[in-house]
Amino acid sequence: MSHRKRTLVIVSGVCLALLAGAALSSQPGRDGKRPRPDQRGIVKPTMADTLRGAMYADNWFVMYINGKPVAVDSIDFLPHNVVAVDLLPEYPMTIAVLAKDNADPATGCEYGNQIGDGGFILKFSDGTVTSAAWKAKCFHHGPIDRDTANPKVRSDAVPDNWFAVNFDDRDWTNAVEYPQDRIQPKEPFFQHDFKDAKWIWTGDLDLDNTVVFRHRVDRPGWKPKWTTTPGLSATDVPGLR
Ligand SMILES: [Ca+2]
Ligand SMILES: [Ca+2]
Repeated sequence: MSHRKRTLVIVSGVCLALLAGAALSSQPGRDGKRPRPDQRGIVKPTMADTLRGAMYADNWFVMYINGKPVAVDSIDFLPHNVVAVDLLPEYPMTIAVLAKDNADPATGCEYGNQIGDGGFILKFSDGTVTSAAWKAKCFHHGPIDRDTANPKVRSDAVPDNWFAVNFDDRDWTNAVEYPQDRIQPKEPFFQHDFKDAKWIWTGDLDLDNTVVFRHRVDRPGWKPKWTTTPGLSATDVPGLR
């Protein structure tokens, strides 16, 4: 064997060994196999363990999962947009969303003295979708009686812990589903997969301007496939309350 050929064989062998090592250290998730722990016994999640979330709000939202902020609408309030994020799921998964119509806090009117509507839709790739199974509560309503000539609003403080896992929403009513032609979403909505998700809001799509949605997703028997424990706390994040 020539020196050149021998070198090629050695290089090829090293490449194959590296590829085999990479394959062995990869951490499958969606195939159901438990990933391998590293030398310290820590099992690290990979992108295969994540799911994709897509949200569209008329006009703005912030979302917490299991008490942590995970997505905020980066555009307030126009143009209407879809926010898509990667999420590492932990079940049971408590989703809490604060959504706002673009309403003047003092008058409840949108774009001058008009009455504008809201709307929110969400889909995760694990099948989680918005529906009337979600809880919903309004915290800002107006203009009362649709009186745009003499507009008045009704406003309640959003509870400090509205996003917490253990927040008691048992006395909240269920969200109301609205047909798509009532919402009339803009082009970004049609560029994403929202199949089977419903447009939701509280009882008055026009006059309820600030609302909170809550929903718990259970996966009986689900166990975390990783042992990393992020220490992120939502309590000190400014500007989200
Ligand atoms: Ca409104
Ligand atoms: Ca609006």
